[in-house]
Amino acid sequence: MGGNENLVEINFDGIVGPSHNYSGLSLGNLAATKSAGKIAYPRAAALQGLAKMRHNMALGLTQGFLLPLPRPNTQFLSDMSVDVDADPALTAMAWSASSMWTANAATVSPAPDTADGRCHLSVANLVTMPHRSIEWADTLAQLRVAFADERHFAVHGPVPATFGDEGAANHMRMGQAHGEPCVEIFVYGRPGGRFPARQHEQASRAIARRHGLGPERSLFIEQSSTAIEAGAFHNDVVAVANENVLFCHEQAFADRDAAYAAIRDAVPGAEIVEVPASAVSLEEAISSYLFNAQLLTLPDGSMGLVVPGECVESPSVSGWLDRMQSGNGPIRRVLPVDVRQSMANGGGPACLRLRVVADPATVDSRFLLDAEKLDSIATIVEEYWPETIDPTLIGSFELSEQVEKARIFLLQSLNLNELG
Ligand code: SUG
Repeated sequence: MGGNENLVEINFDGIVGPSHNYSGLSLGNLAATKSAGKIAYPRAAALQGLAKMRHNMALGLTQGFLLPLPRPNTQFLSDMSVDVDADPALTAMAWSASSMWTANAATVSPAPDTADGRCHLSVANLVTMPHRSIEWADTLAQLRVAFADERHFAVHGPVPATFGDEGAANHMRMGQAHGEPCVEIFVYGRPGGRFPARQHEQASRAIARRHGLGPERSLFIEQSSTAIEAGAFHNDVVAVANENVLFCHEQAFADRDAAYAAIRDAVPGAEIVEVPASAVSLEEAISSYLFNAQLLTLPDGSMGLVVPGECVESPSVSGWLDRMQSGNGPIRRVLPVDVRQSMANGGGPACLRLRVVADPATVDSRFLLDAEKLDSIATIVEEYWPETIDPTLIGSFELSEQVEKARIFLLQSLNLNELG
């Protein structure tokens, strides 16, 4: 498949959809449960997401996006025969804008890691949460357009619904450089605790096999049940990796020592930046979303950590970050961004993006962002996205019309009508 010299990490952020709302649909996601019933601000939410993209582009990084899915999901409403007497939670499921968290869209194995030298993507079945289980078909349709070039990409359907799969949120990739062969780390949970373990080990193993990752390119690590019980419903709430660096909480993995030893063994030169519980408790890590950060290699080769603004407000977290920056570690810069509307549903900077290492020239250019396109998306959001959504109005005809129209205008402006 030729050389790897044009391969770069592209972050595909989800554009926050016009139906963004707080319905408390995700058991085990403490932020979302706490926000249930609050008024949501879809326009502000989408603009915050766009500002994050602008921020990362200004760092000199390649940025892409994925579109909101069609909502309300009329197929689901009709399959479930939802009418005025039905449980309002069913209506809320059909309205959820949860596809904004594109870290859950798919698992991505870049070309240098795979047997056939193509980048493999498996859409996530998201079966554990009903409102998320209805995402994958539309997400798959979109991935098949964005990554249609079969010389470079293989886009797979979901693994069987028997085994829950939540995509890249439970997957990390470590190695020397994005364009080199790396080791892919699959983190799964063991069911039986207070909250659901969303990633099943068998789903992770199936993905590694179908993507053609040999044993030397894949590691399987169990997430700590303590972390899941504390609200880390995905591994990316307690750990993030980039190239040779793993940034994680002391209590992220079931067997910390074995996990670190396996990573050090598989990844030459691995550096593990661990935050001890004595400095930042698991609870504080989860409420600030310190680890739901984007750990990025900047154009000068150094690493920066894009964290939610909430980290600055937590004395223990900001104290730790200050000490980290004044020390000699591999993460040189801390870059706060405001994604509060998404955070209130349990989605930080890392949830909002899907990382794909590829040559941008091989991706459908309609999904790649430049300053001009970003401005035109922002104009459409400002004009058509509802300013507020009161959860008691979900299901209303007027709101449904507004939400559907807003998405259609966006598709038209991006010349992506085929996804209508
Ligand atoms: O699946 N929240 C999402 C948040 C996903 C965050 N993603 C990552 N950690 N990668 C979830 O729990 C809340 C929707 C609501 O309750 O209305 C929600 O779906």
